[in-house]
Amino acid sequence: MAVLEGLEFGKSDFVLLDEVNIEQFMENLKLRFEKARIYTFIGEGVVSVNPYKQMDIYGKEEINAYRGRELYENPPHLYAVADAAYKAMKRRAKDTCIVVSGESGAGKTEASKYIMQYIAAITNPSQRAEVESVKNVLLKSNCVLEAFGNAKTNRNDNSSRFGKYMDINFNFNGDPTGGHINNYLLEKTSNNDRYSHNAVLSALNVIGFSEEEIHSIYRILGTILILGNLQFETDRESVLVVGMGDVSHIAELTSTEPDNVTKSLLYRTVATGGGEVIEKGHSEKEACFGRDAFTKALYERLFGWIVGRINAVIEVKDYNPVLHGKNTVIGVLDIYGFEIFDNNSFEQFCINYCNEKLQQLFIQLILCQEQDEYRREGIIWQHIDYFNNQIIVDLVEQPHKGIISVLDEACLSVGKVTDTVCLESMDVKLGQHPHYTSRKLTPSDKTMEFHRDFRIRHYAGDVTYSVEGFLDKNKDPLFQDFKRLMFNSSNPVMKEMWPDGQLSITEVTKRPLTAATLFKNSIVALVEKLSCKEPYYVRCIKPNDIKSPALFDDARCQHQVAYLGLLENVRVRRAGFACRQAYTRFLQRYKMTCENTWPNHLMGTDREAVEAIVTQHGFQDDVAYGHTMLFVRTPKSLFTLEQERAALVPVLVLFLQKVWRGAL
Ligand code: AD9
Ligand code: MG
Repeated sequence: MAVLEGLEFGKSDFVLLDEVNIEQFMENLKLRFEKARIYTFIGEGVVSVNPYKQMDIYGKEEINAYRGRELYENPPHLYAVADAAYKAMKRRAKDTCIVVSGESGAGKTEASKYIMQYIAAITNPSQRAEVESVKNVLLKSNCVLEAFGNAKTNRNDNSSRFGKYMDINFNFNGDPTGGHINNYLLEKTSNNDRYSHNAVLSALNVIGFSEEEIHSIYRILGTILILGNLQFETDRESVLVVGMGDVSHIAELTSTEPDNVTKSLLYRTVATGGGEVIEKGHSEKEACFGRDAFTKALYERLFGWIVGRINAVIEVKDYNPVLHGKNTVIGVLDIYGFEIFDNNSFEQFCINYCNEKLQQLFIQLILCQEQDEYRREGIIWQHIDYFNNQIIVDLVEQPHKGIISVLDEACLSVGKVTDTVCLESMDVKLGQHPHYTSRKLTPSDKTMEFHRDFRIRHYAGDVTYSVEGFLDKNKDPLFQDFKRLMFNSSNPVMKEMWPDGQLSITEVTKRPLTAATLFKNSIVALVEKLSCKEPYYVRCIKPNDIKSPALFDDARCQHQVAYLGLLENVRVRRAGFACRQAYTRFLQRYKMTCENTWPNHLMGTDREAVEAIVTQHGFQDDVAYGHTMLFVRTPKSLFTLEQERAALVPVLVLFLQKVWRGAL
């Protein structure tokens, strides 16, 4: 496999396009997809198009071909990126991360799995048992998270709505010692049908879940199913549960009292102004609302608890930096890419905000770090025009003024604030912002249909959001009664998931954080984690909506290329230098390709020797000389050098063998 591709497969790196425009980009992407070349580099990152068929490119042979090699030595592959991230971590003791993004079904999770499998395959060559067991748990945890995070509900068959970030810790040998998972769950999911029951069960066992815990998990899933079908009816002013059999079933599964289940479904406890505690009956609508919130919360707590249990198992234990050396990390982020639907709601708002933050990080890390490095190395930096999206990040998250803060204010205010009232206050506060508009502010804009729409001009394009449902989705809608119900469960596993259920109604005065604020906090923490790491990117594209291995839907793909910001990525990469190597490393590797440097150069400095090699190969116009390293603009130049080296190596080996045998 380690043969390089011919030109009939298109350009293996988008950086090599003759011109960076959407037409050339799409032409290359399509050509490669049609030739079953699903990966294409953008510098050190890779674009992947879901092949929707099994590819024979993930075997042992490929793993060996990519292991320890430089990016430009092999055709584009996830393994090349995984190896680059691993090498940087091992050689330079740098924490790295791999950001995998794309829309639903684009292949993010598959890509993350191949990356993890690659890392598992190239580490622990001596097969030490304790490392093997860590690897096993890390791989199995993926299966469990997928099973519980990617699913359908019987009400809503949306696919999984979560992002997952996994840190893998390594010891000084470069072997995995543990990890940590963070999840970013956005919507309720349950009633899984994607994974076989047995596979999940065996994964849960391997990770170390006890029988009791596994039983509890299935009991909660059962409860969620029943709640999904539970109905209410109104009989002469009073609200009743239809079919009391369901109530006793729920009580049995959750180890609670049937009376208490009925009570929490139909009443809520409220504290009056005078400190009196009363029970207030729900209307039918409120009861449905409460039931849905309970279902969602059951699922979220279960998922959070599972993640917590896995983390406890994979946490690095007994780590001593003096004894064990530096502990380094590779983070793998599997997260939704930018989303734009016909109808965009609170979830799209959160996902797109998250992508603005990741884009901001990309700008900071790639551009700022590049610029800093060029400055340090004394290279002249040609300024490139790029759009800094900090202004949009601020629009969403700025304290007191941003959209999230306006939403929170509306949720916390006393009295009935509707979505439309909230929109009005956004209009007042943000009407002047260049990236915000609403139908009311621009009545002539017929593309926004209703007075409940607002639009954000995102870095990747305009998205119109319908504000309907924003407030409900932003509030913590769960009545304390449900929390108390679950805290009083005689099942210790379930009780553990609901510690806040022990608070009495008079103690619950402080408002819980809103969904948007919780999400914002988790994304800020994520960005913080990523920002101290060297990033590598995998951008996934879904070629069509019918899961066909043969169809490249031009319009759908172009849309994704735009929303993933890929042209911008290529521009940034091209404006800079694609490759760089310290003079000593460069010399070590390529000195054999130049007669003035082989076997040793007699020039004053390594830099002069490198200059001799570059000039002999005629790519002096493609490089810049820094204080300590050589910068190469296009990978093509190194690629030529690499080919020459590969041809020389066998000759050289023969020569050296003869020398050793004394034949020369
Ligand atoms: V979701 O957001 O979590 O709804 P993902 O994660 O982006 O989505 P996933 O990785 O699950 O998508 O891929 C969807 C399906 O595409 C998989 O179940 C495979 O059937 C198919 N797929 C994706 N990548 C590959 C691949 N490299 N080789 C073969 C693939 N099939
Ligand atoms: Mg996925």
